Amino acid sequence: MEPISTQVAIVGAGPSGMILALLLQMAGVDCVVLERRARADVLARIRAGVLEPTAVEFLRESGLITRLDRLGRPRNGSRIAWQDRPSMMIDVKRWTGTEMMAYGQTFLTEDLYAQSDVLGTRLFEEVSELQIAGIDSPRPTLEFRSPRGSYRVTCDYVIGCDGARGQCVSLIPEANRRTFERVYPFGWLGIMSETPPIDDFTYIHHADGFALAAQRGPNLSRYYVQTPLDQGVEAWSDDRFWKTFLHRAPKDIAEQVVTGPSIEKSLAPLRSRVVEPMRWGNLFLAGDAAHVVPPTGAKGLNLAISDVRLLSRALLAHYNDGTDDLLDRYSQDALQRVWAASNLSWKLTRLLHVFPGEPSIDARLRLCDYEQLLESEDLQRALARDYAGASLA
Ligand code: RFL
Ligand code: PHB
Repeated sequence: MEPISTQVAIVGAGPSGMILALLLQMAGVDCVVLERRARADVLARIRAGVLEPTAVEFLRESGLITRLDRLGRPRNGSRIAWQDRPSMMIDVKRWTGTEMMAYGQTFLTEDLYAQSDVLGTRLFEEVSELQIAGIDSPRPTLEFRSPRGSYRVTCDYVIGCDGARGQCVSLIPEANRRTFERVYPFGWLGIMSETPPIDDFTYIHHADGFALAAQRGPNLSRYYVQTPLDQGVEAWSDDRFWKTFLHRAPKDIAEQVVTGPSIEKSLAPLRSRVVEPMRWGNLFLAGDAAHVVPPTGAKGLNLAISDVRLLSRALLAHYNDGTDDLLDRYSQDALQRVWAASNLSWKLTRLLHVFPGEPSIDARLRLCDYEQLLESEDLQRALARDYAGASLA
């Protein structure tokens, strides 16, 4: 087993792991990154599409995302459309003076991997049999195999960026870990199509369920419909998908949609989960490894980015200035944003979806919520600030 000594070992090379690794490396902190999957699999993930203003500013300043201003599409906000009611804008520009950015997670991951090739990041891909020990000790260890051989890494800190199904979270002893969770009884079926998108990201509510029109580029659109979980992707022909989407969309939206064959189709079950604390001994969790939100508020990737923003600052303060206050406060600081984003994601999910088997009163209460939103500029402002992540920026 080949020994490697480093300062920081990062588990997971999704957005949170890679952004953190590159920031540390550029600041002269030694790190290694372990990724279970092959690079082609990580780069093929589609997932998120909207960045908050704070995330955009941070990524721009970091210089890591070279194509952000070329491929990114600034957006004033997103629209809510409602069956038989006027639509409304979640007007981030108006209420916060800032803009959202449509930038696919796939582009972001490509940028990060390209940058890691330039910088020569020590990235071990297709790792297996990972065993992590000693997170309570000053030098934790990680043993694993990769196609290049078997390794034993010793480090100061282990950072769990290993996503929603990762193993790092279970290193926090059960007696000291609290998990808060809600599993939703539906999912989002998403397709990508090489067709021009409609103008606005549009969240649609219909008595039959939710739908969303999203976008990745001038000729690349992403659409979703709320679906039951008892049918897989195979039950959804393109024809069935488009019929469902166009039926749920109000007429003026449906008329703008250019349909076409899907080039990708996937089903994502919805859930919320928060694990507390996000630090235990010399283990820190970041991104989906610590929290999952339903995608309705577009918060998952943004939270992952805000975690690693906090964590990179804290680790640099430790290594450069010898101060640990930020590391000690990391869990508390990160969780404040996590809870705010989980709350927004829950509120939007509840507002826009139809829950199977719900009592009939719920549809009326939902409509009442929407009508109040249409009437009240105070509510619109609050929603726009939460959607932009501005309340805690
Ligand atoms: P990731 O991206 O899941 O990366 C974790 C990485 O860890 C690896 N891994 C391991 N590596 C080594 N050893 C192990 N034992 C390992 N176990 C796991 C995995 O292979 C993987 O490469 O987590 P990260 O980096 O925290 O990033 C989080 C984001 O990916 C996620 O929050 C977003 O995609 C969520 N999300 C959205 N977020 C937004 O901010 N805006 C959006 O518009 C948005 N839309 C979405 C979304 C997620 C969706 N799905 C599919 C759940 C839309 C959808 C449909
Ligand atoms: C997406 O572009 O895939 C997307 C946009 C907004 C969301 C979720 C997903 O809330």
